[in-house]
Amino acid sequence: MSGPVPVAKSLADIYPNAALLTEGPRWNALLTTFAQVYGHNASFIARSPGRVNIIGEHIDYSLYSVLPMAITADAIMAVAATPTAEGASTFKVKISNVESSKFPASEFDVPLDGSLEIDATKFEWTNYFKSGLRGALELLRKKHGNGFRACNMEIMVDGTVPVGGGLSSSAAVVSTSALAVMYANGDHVVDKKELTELAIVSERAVGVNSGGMDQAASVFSEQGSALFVSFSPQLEARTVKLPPTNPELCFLIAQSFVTANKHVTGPIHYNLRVVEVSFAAVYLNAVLNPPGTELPEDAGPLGISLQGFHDTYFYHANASDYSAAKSLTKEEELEKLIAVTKETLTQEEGYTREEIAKVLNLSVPELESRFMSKIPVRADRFKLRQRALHVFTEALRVLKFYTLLERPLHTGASDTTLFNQELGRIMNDTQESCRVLYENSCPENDDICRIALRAGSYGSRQTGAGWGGCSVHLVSVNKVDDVKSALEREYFSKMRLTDEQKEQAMVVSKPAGGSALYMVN
Ligand code: NG1
Ligand code: MG
Repeated sequence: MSGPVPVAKSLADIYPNAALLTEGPRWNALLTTFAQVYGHNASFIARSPGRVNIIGEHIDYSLYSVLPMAITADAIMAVAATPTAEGASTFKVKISNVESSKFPASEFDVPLDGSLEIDATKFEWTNYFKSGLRGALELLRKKHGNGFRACNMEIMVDGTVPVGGGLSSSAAVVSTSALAVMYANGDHVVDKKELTELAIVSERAVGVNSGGMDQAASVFSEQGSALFVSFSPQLEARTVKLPPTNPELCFLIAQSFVTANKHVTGPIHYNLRVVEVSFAAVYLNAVLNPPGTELPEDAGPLGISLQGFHDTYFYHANASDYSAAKSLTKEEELEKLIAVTKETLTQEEGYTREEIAKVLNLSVPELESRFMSKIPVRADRFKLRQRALHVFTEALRVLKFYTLLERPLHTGASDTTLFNQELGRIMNDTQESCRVLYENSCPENDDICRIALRAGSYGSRQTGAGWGGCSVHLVSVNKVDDVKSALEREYFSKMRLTDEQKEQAMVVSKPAGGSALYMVN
């Protein structure tokens, strides 16, 4: 399902009907503000949405498939481009935001060789633009040769994805930025896969060693469908229709208003998990695969992954087992890996550096330089058992969820209810696994999920990186009000929320479209 980023003819190509009433005026306002600030009209708008992850949490960087969907909230950028002057050694970028008090305008010169400094230690909103810009310039240079000259750009941004809310405002901005730079520089057919890969690598430049779910969801999604995204052997996205059920299902997104800042807490949260699952992969490889087996170099943040272990494990399954191993389904393979992980990684209390280094036949400094120099983390013990079990069981849940969605639904209310309950149960299991094994939930989101389930949600779970952020609830349309009022009564009413927060607290989201371009004429 690759191909070029679509050029939308109207906003109805992008947004579900209900959103058009507010999106039309918003797009017009973006163009008006552009003209006011820069004194002329923009020539095109680039757009990429935020996403909510339905299932498949913290497994994208282990290269297992995930199932997110794009939401209506997005980043839109109006752009005008002019060629750089003959003989100039830099090009100029002027970037403003419609919310100029919160996101101040900025102007900077970029050397034509694209060498642009990004200071990931400072939190500046334009860093996300810069990372998309730098990635796009690299790709343009690769395509058009070193003589490629980027043009000057004027940009006006409007983002509606709440920052730090778990809906991936970052991927929305990075993907939109990269798309805008590609198009402004004459690349009028921007390949979705190329754009996604570029956005994944670019976002790592801002300091988080993430997987590729957010960028894939942002770029590839199609209106009305969720997305099944695979990363191995290569990036691939397939749309999944949510089957028509009665009563109709929807996803309610609830904010906890606990803000998780990955850039600050990375060494003890997100980035630590990346290191832990990489340790689990090499540890399992050292114990279970034939001596000397190296894990294949792959697209995981550290160049190896649990998926890489998975593949080599079944490849090396000994001769007598091999034919049996070959005929296993993906689900059976994961079941087997869950069993061998339980037998192999027995230490509930975690593993020290010394213990891991010993099994890998490395010194502790060698271990640190291989795994912890690129991704600094702070921990004395690494919970390899729990983290690997989360990844394998979650990968299995994604496959089960996907299979259910693909299964033709028999008509009849009882079947529908059973189906909804089954989907919900899988989501609840994910929440439990995140809470207990991956330890990336937080008490507030655990509460929210309990309240929603009591009020009739089929399945409730924290979504996104966690340690705060938001949760997603599978609810039938006729239960939405019950769930909302329970959350209002038992959670939100106890907080002091601004008007803006009140508006964002609970949103029912229909799957929106992914990245798109829109020509202004
Ligand atoms: P969010 O929710 O955007 O912080 C992060 C990662 C994803 C994925 C999820 C957990 C980024 C940009 N994205 O998402 O790749 O690993 O956590 O499933 O950091
Ligand atoms: Mg993000």
